[in-house]
Amino acid sequence: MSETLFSKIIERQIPADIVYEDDDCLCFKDVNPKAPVHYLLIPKKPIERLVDAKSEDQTLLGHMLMKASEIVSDAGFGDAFRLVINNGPGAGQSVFHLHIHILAGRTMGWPPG
Ligand code: DGP
Repeated sequence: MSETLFSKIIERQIPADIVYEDDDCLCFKDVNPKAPVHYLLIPKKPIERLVDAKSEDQTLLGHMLMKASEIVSDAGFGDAFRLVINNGPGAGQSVFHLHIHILAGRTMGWPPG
């Protein structure tokens, strides 16, 4: 997998407003927020898209879901938040390092655009 903006954030080659980090994942504020709370949670392992995850990544993906819930709850929005994964350009993915958008702090419309 080629280097992406997000691998550079993991390596601290470009700055980001980091809100959480552990051995397996990193969470930082989206540079172009679509809600008062808009974080990106990424695995440190370079997985391009959700569809590229392997069965060996099951624990990592479960860990990330649990962490997303914990992070947004710690931010005070545990009762109303949305998680989004854009998989592929047709779904709006622009950075090819798997990421979970964590959105909160405003009313969420449905269906999403
Ligand atoms: P997606 O379109 O699902 O691939 O989302 C990519 C998100 O990444 C988009 O909401 C903007 C954000 N983003 C792009 N470049 C940077 C960056 O350099 N820093 C940060 N913090 N966010 C970025």
